[in-house]
Amino acid sequence: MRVVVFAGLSAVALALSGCGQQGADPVPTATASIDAEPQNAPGVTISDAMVRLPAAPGRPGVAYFGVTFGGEGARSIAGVYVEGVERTEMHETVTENGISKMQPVSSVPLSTGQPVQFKAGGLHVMLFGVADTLKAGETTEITLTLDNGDKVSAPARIEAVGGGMSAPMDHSAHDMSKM
Ligand SMILES: [Cu+2]
Repeated sequence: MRVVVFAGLSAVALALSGCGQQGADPVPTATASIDAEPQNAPGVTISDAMVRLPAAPGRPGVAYFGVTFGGEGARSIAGVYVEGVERTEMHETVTENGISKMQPVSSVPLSTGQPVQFKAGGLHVMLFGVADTLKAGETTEITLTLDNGDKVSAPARIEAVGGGMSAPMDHSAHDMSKM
């Protein structure tokens, strides 16, 4: 029952954030959009947000970041939007008997005192349809939508493949035909 409810909320939140964001100015600067429209969910902080560009055109990119929650009760992340990216999916890499595979995650729980880390080999956000306007060394904006509709945004630095440690390995197992 809970799973069904969460999945429904997640789909709605993704659809809403997709429509709203795409209707916005196509090239806002990260700081301008944050300052102009405060929309931050209370108590939610994004740290060290990073977008890694696809290894080759048409392949997915990936986003990593940390999230801390200091609000009341419990919330969950229902969707992720990245400026300049058509579609995202939250994934989790699970290793069983030495074999890693990725599975979609419809919501990620947040609770006080339990930071969540999106990182290589664990939770991560797949980025589909990465615009070539995103350049390594520059910055884009990442926005999380919570299950109650609150949003929180932060700047994310853009890196090329090879800018970090294990991301190419993390995504070598990604079979697009199974998405
Ligand atoms: Cu993935």
